[in-house]
Amino acid sequence: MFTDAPNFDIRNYLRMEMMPHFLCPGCGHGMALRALLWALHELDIDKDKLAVVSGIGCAGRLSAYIDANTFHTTHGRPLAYATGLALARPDLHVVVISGDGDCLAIGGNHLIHACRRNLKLTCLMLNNEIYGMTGGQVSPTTSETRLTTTTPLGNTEPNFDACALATAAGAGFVGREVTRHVPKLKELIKAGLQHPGFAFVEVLSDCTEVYGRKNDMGSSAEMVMRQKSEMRPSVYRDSVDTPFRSTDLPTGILTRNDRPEYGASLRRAAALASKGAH
Ligand SMILES: Cc1ncc(C[n+]2csc(CCOP(=O)(O)OP(=O)(O)O)c2C)c(N)n1
Ligand code: SF4
Ligand SMILES: [Mg+2]
Repeated sequence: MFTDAPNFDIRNYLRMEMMPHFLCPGCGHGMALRALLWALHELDIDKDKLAVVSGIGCAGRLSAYIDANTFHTTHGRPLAYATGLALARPDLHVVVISGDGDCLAIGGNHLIHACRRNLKLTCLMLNNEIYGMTGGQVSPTTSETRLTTTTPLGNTEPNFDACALATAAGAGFVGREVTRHVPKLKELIKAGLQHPGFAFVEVLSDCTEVYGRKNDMGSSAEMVMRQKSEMRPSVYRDSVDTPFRSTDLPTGILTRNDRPEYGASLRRAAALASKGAH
């Protein structure tokens, strides 16, 4: 038990029979899992009213460890499964856990449409800038110049700013935090869970074993310290006439609005239809 959370015993929220977990030592995804479970604890969310849906990858694997209703789905598709679940069971808290590859590469189309619909569910995208599980291929969030197994000369593609993308696509709530600040991340996840629409939370996580080694980023402790001192850059340009420039990524709540929630709109339309209004 940590002193910052005297009433929170993470073991009450984990399937202890699944231990030891498969994460590499120092993997940031473990800190993200702790922040999520802590947020659920502080909001006093009944485990029977919680459904965690995940895709495939090291991030996707986390649902297996959570003692709730969990659904480990196919690569890139957790938002599609979660959409059906949240529509059928609006009484549930539906949380999606997805990696940057899962959510933005193969699953990118599902993400933008989930943002556009604004259905009430919470999507945590664990961004370690790499396909960790499959040995370290480049992802849509890999920073430029970084080495991966598929960019042996250094990545030359500009990366996505996932939060800007989610905001532009219409998500009602968008935020970003680093795993280094677990209490801050917990607060951000809590705010997302309480939002009455689609909440997208980007978690800047570290793949120590694959990305860290490949890019000579030092120990897992050094990687996590680096999160504070040098935020990972995203690529922007001010206008089509100016060159690309790197900027720090902002953290915290970046977007919050009260756009109509999709499930409620759909139920309202169905109720009107059943009264013969159409
Ligand atoms: C349809 C399909 N394509 C490819 C794969 C192989 N695959 C499994 S996980 C993964 C990438 C995972 O990367 P990410 O989502 O960033 O998660 P991480 O492991 O980094 O947490 C890929 C390509 C798959 N399982 N299914
Ligand atoms: S391969 Fe990377 S992302 Fe996967 S468990 Fe190991 S450190 Fe974490
Ligand atoms: Mg990844």
